[in-house]
Amino acid sequence: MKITNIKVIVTCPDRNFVTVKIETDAGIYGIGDATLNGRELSVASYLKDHVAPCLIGKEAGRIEDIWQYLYRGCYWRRGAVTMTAIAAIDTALWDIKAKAANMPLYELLGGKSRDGVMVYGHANGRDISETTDEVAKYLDLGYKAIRAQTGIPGLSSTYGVSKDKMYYEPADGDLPTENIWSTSKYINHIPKLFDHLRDKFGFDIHLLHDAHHRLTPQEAAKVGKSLEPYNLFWLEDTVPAENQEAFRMIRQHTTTPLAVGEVFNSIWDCKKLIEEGLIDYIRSTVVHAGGISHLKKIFEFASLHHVRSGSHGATDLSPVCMGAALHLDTAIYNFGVQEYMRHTEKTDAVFPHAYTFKDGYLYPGDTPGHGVDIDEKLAAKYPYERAYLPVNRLEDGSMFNW
Ligand code: GCO
Ligand code: MG
Repeated sequence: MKITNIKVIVTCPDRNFVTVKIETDAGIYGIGDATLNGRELSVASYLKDHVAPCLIGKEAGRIEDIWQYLYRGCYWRRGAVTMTAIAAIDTALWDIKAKAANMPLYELLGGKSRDGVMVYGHANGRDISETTDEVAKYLDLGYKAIRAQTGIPGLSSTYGVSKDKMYYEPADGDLPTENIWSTSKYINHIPKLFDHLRDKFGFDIHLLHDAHHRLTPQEAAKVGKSLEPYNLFWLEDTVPAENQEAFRMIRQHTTTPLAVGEVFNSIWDCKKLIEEGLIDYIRSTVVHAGGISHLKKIFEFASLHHVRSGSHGATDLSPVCMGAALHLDTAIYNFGVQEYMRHTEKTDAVFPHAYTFKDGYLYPGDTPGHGVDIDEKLAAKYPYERAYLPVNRLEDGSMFNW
C-alpha cells in the first residue's frame, strides 16, 4: 500500500486546526492532527513544502521507518514544529494501518487495558465562588476529576480563567494580549480555593491545579506543601522544565503529586524527570510529542519509574489528536488521566468522531482506525484566522512566563 497524496488542511471552525490527510493506492486514507497553537502555518508549511514531497510513493505500512526518516533524516532534530509535523504523519499512518487491519487502533497497540478513560475538565472562575459553581457543573455532568483555577485578587486577568467556560479558548487575540502576574498574590490566595472546594465537595472527587510554569523551585515547593492538606490529584507545570534538575528540590519538599510535559516534544525533554522519579505524571500528548509511535515509547519508559500518563487535551488539540490519544490511553498499562476540554459544536461538525463521553469517562469507540474523520467541504468554509496566546508580564512590566 503506497502513499499517493498528502493533503494539509487548515481550517478555523471557532479556532485554527491543521490536519494531515494521507491517501494511498488502496483507497484507504488516514488523518493526523498537526496543530501548534499560535504557530499553525509554520507546521503547515513544514509538511507541505518539506515532508510531503519525500513521502509520495513510500510504503504506508512502514511507520517506524518513516518516523526515523523524518526524525534522523532532516538532520535538525526535535523542536515543536518538526515534532508536530512528524506526529501528524505518524498518527495518519497508524490510522491507515488500523483501517487496513479493520481494527480499532487500540487493538494494534496491545488491546484494551481498561474499559474507559477517566478525563478531567476545567472549572475556572473570576473568584472562588464562581470557580465553585463551575466545579458543581462538572460534577453534575458526571466528572470524577476537575481542574480548578481562579482569578487572583488584585490581578486584572489570570491564565486559565476565561469567559467561555466549557469551551475555554486561550488564544484570544489576532495579536497577543497582555496579562499581569504576581507570584506573591497567587501563593497567598490559592490554598483558600482548595480549602473551600474540599469543604464544600469533600475528598471523593479528584482536584487538579495548573501553575503554568510561573514559580521558582522554592515557590513551587511552598505551594506544593500548602496544598498537601487538600490531597490534589496533581499540581501541574510549577516551574519551566527546560531545567529538569529544578524538580529535585520541589520533590524533596512536598508529597503533592507533580505533573509536567504539555510543551515537551520528545523523550529527551523528560528523561531525567522520569528516570529519577521527579514527577508523577507525564503530560505529553500525541500531536506535540512525535505521534503515537514516540508517545508510546515515552509512556513505556515512564511505566518503569512509577510515572503515569496525563496527556494534554486542551481545545487547541484537535478531535483527531483526542481520538488518537484515547486509543493510546486505552491500551497502555500506566494510564493516569486524560485532559478533556470540550470542542465547540462547529469544531465537532468538521471532525466527526467515534469517541463518546459518559459519566466522567471517554470511550474511543470501535470504528476501525482512530475513529476521527474530517469533513473537507465543511472545513473549507472556515479559513485560517490569525490568533495568539496571550503574553504575560510582572507588575513592574518585565516579561514573564505565560
Ligand atoms: C492546559 C494548558 C493549556 C495551554 C494551551 C496552550 O493545561 O490545558 O496549560 O491551557 O496553555 O493548550 O496551547
Ligand atoms: Mg497546562
